[in-house]
Amino acid sequence: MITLLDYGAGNVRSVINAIEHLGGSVRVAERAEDIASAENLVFPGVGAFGSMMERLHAAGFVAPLKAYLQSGRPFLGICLGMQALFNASDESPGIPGLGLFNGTVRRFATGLAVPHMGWNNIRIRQASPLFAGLRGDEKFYFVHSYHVTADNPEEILTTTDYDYSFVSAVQRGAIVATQYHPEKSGAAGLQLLRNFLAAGTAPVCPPCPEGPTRLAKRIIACLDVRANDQNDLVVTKGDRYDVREAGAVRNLGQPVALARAYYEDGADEITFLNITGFRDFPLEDMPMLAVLKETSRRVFVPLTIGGGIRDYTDVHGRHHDALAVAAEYFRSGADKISIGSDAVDIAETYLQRGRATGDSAIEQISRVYGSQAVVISIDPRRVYVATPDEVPHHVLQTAIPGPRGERYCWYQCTVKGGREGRPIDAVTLARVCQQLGAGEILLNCIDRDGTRDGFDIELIDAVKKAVRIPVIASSGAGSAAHFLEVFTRTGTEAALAAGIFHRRELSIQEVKGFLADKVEIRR
Ligand code: 1PR
Repeated sequence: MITLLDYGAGNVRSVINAIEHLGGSVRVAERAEDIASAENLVFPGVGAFGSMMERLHAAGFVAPLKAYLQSGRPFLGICLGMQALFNASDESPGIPGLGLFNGTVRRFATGLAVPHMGWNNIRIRQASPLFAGLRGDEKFYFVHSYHVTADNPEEILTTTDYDYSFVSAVQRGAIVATQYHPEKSGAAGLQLLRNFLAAGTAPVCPPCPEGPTRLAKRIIACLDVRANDQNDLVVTKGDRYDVREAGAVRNLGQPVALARAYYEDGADEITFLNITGFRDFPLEDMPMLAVLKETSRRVFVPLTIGGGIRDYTDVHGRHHDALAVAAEYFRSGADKISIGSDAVDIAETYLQRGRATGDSAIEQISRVYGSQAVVISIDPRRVYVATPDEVPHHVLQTAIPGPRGERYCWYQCTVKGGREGRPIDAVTLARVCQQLGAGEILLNCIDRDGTRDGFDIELIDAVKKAVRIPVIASSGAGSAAHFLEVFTRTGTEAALAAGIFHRRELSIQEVKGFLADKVEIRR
């Protein structure tokens, strides 16, 4: 029986699912006594350091947690649950941590994208029961903007490189804590968790690859989901966002089965887009939540869900805010939520007022769940202009001339699945959303969607250069060479595709096989 410390801020469902998948049973600690009586405690922290400590204090968890940590019983801290063990964090100055390990939590000081998000290796510095059955060259899933600095080198279990070397796990006796997420790290992560659950495994120290560890470029499978005309929830796929063929919604398969198949084929993440979320309120669209719950029981890589994250008043006059919708998605197993149409409204309001309101969905959700959990999905369309000063937008010089030979274009943001254009460009939207606390950009392109013509390199390069958060290139993948092109011609951290995978024209393993000796990927 594993006791799981939940202070109510995030996706603990993924950890529960992974432990249950391995045959363990989980009791969620609701009272201080549950911590005191625990035999084996897992602490999957999420969100911001300060609000985590406040919530731990408010729940009366701090004293029993400290007592537990002194008791010699097994403990696994994950991500913020590792940072909590240190003295303090730059993220929340003046708020003490649990102080079990001496050291501070620092923000990444790098010119690379922050958060450090994706699959990276670990360099094992000492033997641990956690590593039984691992080869040593596996990649694990990280998502964090802060990392610990540990004063005592003997307690450093692993390090990882992201521009520079940082401590990615610590160990003291039966206490271990990892910055990476074993519950989201596929087979390698499950093995690590299995070792933790099987207390008493002998310590091992697998050999590690030479040289610095490297963050992999991510390959993401995207499932656009909606109800078809028979009211079954199906995976569909549009051509330039038109998902109907001969009048009917294309049906390319079942969401849970396809997600599981892509996980087994090596997808680094799965994204679900509830594409009619702008008109069907998600909390009344229970099948989508059921899909998410079912998928998160069977898929152990990060899950993102988008569609319908906005304030809403239901038919009974009850008001639901975007934070409540996101909370329901997180409770159902999402690791990240993605906001589309509402992000455009939010950015327009920001630009009109010249300041943040503090209560937008982006700000609220990132405050509670952390910026790494907030993705902005942009649906832009290319608009040609004859001269750069014709519009008050971010205009690019293009190598693909327009119908009248135009040499310039801008990318107009749209809402409601491309149905409505707005007077804001994709570069500005990305910048504003980053400013408001978004942690990642999912950059679609209506002109390329479903075409197999390749990613829109000009768009992706312009947005990537404008922000410091990771960018996912999306729309237009038609071959493995298109993935190589987007990774070599832009700084994008991830590439997403739908149609080629759904139609089985190319498997994820084939894409990765092609990329393997050219860019860093997870095998
Ligand atoms: O506006 O917050 O409710 O979110 C709705 C979400 O649904 C947005 O993220 C929006 O991108 C998405 N969406 C809405 N309508 C459609 C549609 O297709 N009619 N899908 C839609 C967007 C784009 C990608 C697609 C890539 C790769 N689909 O998700 O998977 O273009 O496709 P490809 O590899 O086949 O080219 P809100």
